[in-house]
Amino acid sequence: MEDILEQIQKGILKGDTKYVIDRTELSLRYGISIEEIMRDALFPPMKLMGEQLRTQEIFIPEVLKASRAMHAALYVLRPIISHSSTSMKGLVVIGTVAGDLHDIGKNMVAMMLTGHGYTVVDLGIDVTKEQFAEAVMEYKPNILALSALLTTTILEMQNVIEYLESCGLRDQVKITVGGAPVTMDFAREIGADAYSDTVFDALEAVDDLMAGRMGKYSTNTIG
Ligand code: B12
Repeated sequence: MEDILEQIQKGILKGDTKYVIDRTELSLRYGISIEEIMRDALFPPMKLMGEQLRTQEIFIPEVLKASRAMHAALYVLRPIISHSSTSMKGLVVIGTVAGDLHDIGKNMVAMMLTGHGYTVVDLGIDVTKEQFAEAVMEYKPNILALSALLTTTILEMQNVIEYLESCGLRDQVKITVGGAPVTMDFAREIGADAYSDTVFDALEAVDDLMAGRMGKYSTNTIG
């Protein structure tokens, strides 16, 4: 019999939302962990679609359809992740930077943080530096998390950090960045406090920032 996680992958690739919901619910009933579902069912089709998009085997409408199916799977997981939350560990403001409409990874990070005790204010996609600054003033978060998926928009992360500096807000918040084209070197260069490249590491990175620890995701490691 075909592996249920493979079935979810195929459902996402076809953009079959109903099927993806059904299979995701079933995998939870089978006792498959959320981590496994994300890693082995949700990430692979997105990776494959990235390659196919590059080689023009598929086009934007198909990717959009698949993204909707992927989000449907996330909605199935969301209540379960949220129920595992026990205490309020801190406040995180998260958003995808201006010019960038990709939000699947950001949404996963937001869900993971919510599920592990953080209050998350999600500003959505295409968020300007001014909107980030307003959110820092309004919510006074412990952590600001920036996401970007395009090599062009990662530069906007730097603009956000510089703008916060110019508003005198930079010292009031720790900043973590992520998204496929972001690297540790880049995070360091733009003055972010932490970088991590998966949803699971993002949680550890935020925990470290909250505790003032210089963990492996900190940009400020000595040596
Ligand atoms: C889905 C998708 C789309 C969808 C987005 C739908 C949505 N709601 O998000 C749509 C169709 C809208 C789209 C549009 C475009 N896309 Co697109 N897209 C993708 C695709 C296939 C998957 C992205 C994804 O969701 N991955 C799955 C998630 C889980 O991974 P992730 O986002 O990287 O997130 C993980 C980590 O990075 C990290 N993370 C993410 N954010 C954060 C934040 C923090 C704080 C932390 C700590 C961690 C973290 O944790 C996540 C989970 O592990 C990628 C290919 C790829 N392999 O990445 C191309 C890709 C990103 N897109 C690309 C392009 C070019 C475009 C378009 C310009 C296409 C066009 N010609 O119009 C437009 C741009 C629109 C815009 N202005 O943003 C290129 C980017 C190339 C580049 N180097 O810049 C890619 C790489 C495809 C390719 N191979 O060419 N896209």
